[in-house]
Amino acid sequence: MKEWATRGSLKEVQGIPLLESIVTHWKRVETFRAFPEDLLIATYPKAGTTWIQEIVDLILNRGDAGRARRAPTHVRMPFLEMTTPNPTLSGITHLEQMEPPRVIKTHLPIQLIPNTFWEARCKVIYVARNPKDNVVSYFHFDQMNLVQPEPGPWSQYLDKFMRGQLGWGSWYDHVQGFWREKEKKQILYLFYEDIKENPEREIHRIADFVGQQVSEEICSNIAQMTTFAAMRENPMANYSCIPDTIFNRQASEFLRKGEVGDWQNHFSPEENATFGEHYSKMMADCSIPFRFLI
Ligand code: PPS
Repeated sequence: MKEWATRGSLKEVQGIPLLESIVTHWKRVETFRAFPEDLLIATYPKAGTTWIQEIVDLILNRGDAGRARRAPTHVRMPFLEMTTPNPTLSGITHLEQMEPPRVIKTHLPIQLIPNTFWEARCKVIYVARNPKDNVVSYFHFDQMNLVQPEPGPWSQYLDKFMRGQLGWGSWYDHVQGFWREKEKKQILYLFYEDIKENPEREIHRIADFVGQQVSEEICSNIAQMTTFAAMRENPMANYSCIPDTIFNRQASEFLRKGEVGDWQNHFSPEENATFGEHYSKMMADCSIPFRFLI
């Protein structure tokens, strides 16, 4: 019989709820050393991290599909704060074995990003996704990822999201924190919906930001290799390496739908109205051009 993972619980670091395993090993995150050549990919969970990681890795490898298939996503571009009982999945363990330049994933809100990244003046790519699709994706993920706390029913889950009680805290604070700092720090702020709408345009923006020249042909190849359908079939980009004792694929796939507007299949009209009011209040002081449909 398979032994399934035990669902984690949340503890806090500076008021931000994080998986207990991350909080237990927080000192490792705090004392992590970044190098100026390192590139940080920062997102709220389920905003399109894996997609942008694949695009970045292909850009840095000039569209060489073979190179990008050298290892699974979390080995090529480790997840900074992730600590699990299985050390092969722990981000810092991988990062410490890598030479810079490293591409590093994080979901930490800006105030918890270790200072070393700012001291080293690392470039940061931030990806934001409209909150309705973001929370729908997170809900399905929390059903399938057996390390995450039990999601419970959808309506309660949505309520927790709005109150900032899910892992990595408030979506509002997260997207606004990076938005406010983007001019002062080297932050390229991207939107999931823009990449979906025009991947080539966004690939060129990312390539410029990381200082790489990509021809039209390479750009178009990268766009092809990073469609939802292509990544879903790519064992090095679809997390199929994670055992189903951790990712229960009967509950959901990691690459589940990859669409803009799937929230319409989940939000009731009442939930949509309440959410809309709350969103207007929470975003009143910081208007970020989110699109809920394209
Ligand atoms: S994680 O666990 O936080 O790192 O997850 P993350 O990668 O940020 O988000 C997963 C969602 O992104 C979708 N995705 C894509 N959408 C479109 N095109 C491509 N290539 C792509 N790759 C990943 C993925 O399907 C998840 O969204 P949903 O809406 O659940 O499908």
